[in-house]
Amino acid sequence: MVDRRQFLGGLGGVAAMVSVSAKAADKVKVDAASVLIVVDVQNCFLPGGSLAVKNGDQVIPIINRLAKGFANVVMTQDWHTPEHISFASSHPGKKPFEVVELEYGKQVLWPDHCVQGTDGAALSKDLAIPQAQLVIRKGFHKEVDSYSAFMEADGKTTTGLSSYLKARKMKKVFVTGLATDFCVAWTALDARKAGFETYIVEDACRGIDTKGSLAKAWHDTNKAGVKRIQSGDIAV
Ligand code: VGL
Ligand code: ZN
Repeated sequence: MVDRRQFLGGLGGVAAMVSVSAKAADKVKVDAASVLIVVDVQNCFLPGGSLAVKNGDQVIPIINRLAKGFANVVMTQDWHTPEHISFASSHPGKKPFEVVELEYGKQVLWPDHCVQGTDGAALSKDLAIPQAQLVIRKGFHKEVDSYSAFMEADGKTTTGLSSYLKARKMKKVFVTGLATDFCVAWTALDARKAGFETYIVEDACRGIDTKGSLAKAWHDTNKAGVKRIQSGDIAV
């Protein structure tokens, strides 16, 4: 192939080279202290599932590609009891997407989803991340929801993930998966709170967006210092 620099020559060629290298320098680097978190890529949240996230399946090839650049990968799995408190069906007269006040605060009510041991709760068979080291299950206490991979919705019951990541000397956390405005955002907020440099990879996520939840999620994560990036911003 013709060397592009030679071919372009002169000032134009130099300018092109400078802009290419500046772009490379701007990219976020993945290193041995970086972990990819793949949130809730489970059948219930995919097309045909009971709480399907619009275009949720589109994140899978992006996450699979991204994961090739990570030595450290943690997945999460929403893992509810039957009759879980977050299900509208557990609250007579209430419908999915209504909000109720529980002991620990406001709770959006959902269609039944991700019940322990069901096909709907299984991780997508299209995920191709054999090196993933840990699957954190969450939301398994019947009376407490857990959007975050770090902390249950009562704000005090830990999943143990922060201690695990610190024991493994992780510093940078990249969050991907479903859904942007719930489990992804809450996971990113808690990662930041725990002191990790935290990124949400926007194109590797899809949102539910109920009652302004997506805009609120971006507002809250931005305010907390979580960085919003695209998969193309990551150096592989
Ligand atoms: C989720 C609603 C209920 C999520 C989980 O994975 O974002 N959303 N349970
Ligand atoms: Zn759930």
